[in-house]
Amino acid sequence: MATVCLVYRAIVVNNSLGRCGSLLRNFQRTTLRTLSSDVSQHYQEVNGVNIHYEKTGQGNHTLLLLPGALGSSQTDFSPQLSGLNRDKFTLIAWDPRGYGKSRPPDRDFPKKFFDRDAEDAAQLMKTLGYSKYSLLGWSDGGITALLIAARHSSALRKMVLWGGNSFVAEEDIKLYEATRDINDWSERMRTPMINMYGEEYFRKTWEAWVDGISRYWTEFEGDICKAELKNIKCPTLIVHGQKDPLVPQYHPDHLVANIKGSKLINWPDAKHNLHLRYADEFNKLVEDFLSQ
Ligand code: TYC
Repeated sequence: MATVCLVYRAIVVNNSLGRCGSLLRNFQRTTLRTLSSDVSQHYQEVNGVNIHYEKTGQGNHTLLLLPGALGSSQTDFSPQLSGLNRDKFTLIAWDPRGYGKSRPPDRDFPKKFFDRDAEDAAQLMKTLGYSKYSLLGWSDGGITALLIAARHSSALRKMVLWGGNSFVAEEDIKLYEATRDINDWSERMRTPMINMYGEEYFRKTWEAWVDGISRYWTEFEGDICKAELKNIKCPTLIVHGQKDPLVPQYHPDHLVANIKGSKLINWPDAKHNLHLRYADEFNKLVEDFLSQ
């Protein structure tokens, strides 16, 4: 286990570029996205549901990208699909059932719903013919990644997680409740979700998510996959934005202490969406780790 505190030179440089720098970066990113027309959309039947995923790249190293709660390839991973090296990697970004374009069915949250997402994702990869791959999991997608890594370890090469957790504590319940009413969300976080789902579906499904994840606390002593962390064998990188208002530091600290050989990078200025806010730096970090 190793903890690394990282101060990005790239971030300092970008900040010193000021407004010009940010215009340039936006231009570069927009250009990359425009050029990324080789991202293809697919459906695959998995466990009785039509699962939507996006695919790009033709590299030997296959990556499965797992989005956060109510997230999708489109809302959560555009800068990764356009920015990660497509000669080295084949990228698969999935929409879990009931999220994004994997609808119908409407999303529900049965007991231990992360187990079902993990089995859907592992089955998707198997059905598509990928027997060995790496995982990039954000937030709830990080939880799903932990479960896949613990239960299907022979299929895994490496894993990168950020904004995820293996248990729910009382403090987390308070944080979930603070997000329950989508009117309290910032415009920037709410708008992509309303564009994807319409306000009514988004509102009711987010409330159902808060109830669903809180049930881990009320019915399972907060345990999502704590006991299973010891079964994770693949090299694991955990990244944590230290200004993340949603995920307290005790979560990445617990993960790095309990996943053998894992490494934690604490990112001082970053928040929950560090892969979107600092996409270039994040993508480089991921590529370096996966290429080691
Ligand atoms: N886990 C959520 C996701 O997948 C994010 C989140 C974390 C929301 C903690 C609220 O209190 C919270 N995007």
